[in-house]
Amino acid sequence: MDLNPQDLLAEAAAAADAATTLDQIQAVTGQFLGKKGQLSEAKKQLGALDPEARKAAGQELNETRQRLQDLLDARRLVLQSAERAAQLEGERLDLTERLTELQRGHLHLVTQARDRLEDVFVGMGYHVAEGPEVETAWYNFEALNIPEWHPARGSFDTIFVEMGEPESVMLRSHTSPVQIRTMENQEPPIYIVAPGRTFRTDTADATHLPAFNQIEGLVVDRGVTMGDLAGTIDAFVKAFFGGEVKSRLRPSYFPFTEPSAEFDISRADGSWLELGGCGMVHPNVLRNCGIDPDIWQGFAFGFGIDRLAVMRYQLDDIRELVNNDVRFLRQF
Ligand code: FA5
Repeated sequence: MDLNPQDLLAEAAAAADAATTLDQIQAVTGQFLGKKGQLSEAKKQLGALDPEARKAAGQELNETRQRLQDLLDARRLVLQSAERAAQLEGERLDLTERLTELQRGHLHLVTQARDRLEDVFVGMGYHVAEGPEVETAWYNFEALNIPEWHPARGSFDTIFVEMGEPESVMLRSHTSPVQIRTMENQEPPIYIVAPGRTFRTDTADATHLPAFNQIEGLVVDRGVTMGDLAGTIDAFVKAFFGGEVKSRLRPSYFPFTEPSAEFDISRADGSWLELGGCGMVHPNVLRNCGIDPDIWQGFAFGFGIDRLAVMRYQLDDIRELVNNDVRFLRQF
């Protein structure tokens, strides 16, 4: 038998090492273990040998075949894992990669307007006060000089909460209850603003929301006049909007102020937008809070923050503020 197993194995090892792809190692395998390989040729010659020699030669052939197989398999495994690693590397996705800059969110424009309002009033020496969103009839109405029989109760379109006596607990319909809570707990002089959510049965339209925001202002001090109120509103409007926007007071009626006024601000087209109500704190209201109206006078005002945002950002419709359309909100 003209086969030298050592030479064959050395030759196969060299060929396997030279193979760098799975296709190449496949070809090398065919060359050494296939039908036309030296091993198969040697096997054909076995028949010519006598039985003893055939047995020994057959055994040697089998061992050689096994060692060849192991050697080629080992090389295939190496190449397979290298190809797999290359494929993974090629398909790797960088999940930390971002094509656009991360967008930072910002405060909602009503919150921006509220913060700005607080800043303006804090700059004028006011403190910020708070009160609950669910109120009793005493704070929302009675202490504000609106007894049960008073027709003004109807005009507030109140949302009642089913709790205790009917119509005794409600979502506050304005921020004026915070006036009462402040005067009950604090000696004059008082200079506060109270921003917060308010609720009415109003149907949403271009200028109304059922849940909206007001900011209340209250000053109680000696010798306070309607002129101080007008000056304060004017100063605030200028600070908030800049010089171009004007304010005006129109006589009006609120049970908790006397005299009362509504105040408007001028639009770019020359028309006026009603922003809120104001007036001198009614003596009954001061008395309800244990404050002597012969010594102390006060003025109060309350206006809609959402309407202010509509004006400041020149929106067409107040409902835009609550539609939560990110494309809209992102602009501000
Ligand atoms: C009041 O609520 C009084 N408490 C204001 C006040 C305070 C008067 C202190 C005197 C002294 P009025 O109901 O007019 O008043 O509401 C005040 C403002 O809240 C309105 O001018 C408007 O800007 C805003 N507002 C009222 N209802 C709505 C609504 N449904 N949606 C959005 N804004 C509203």
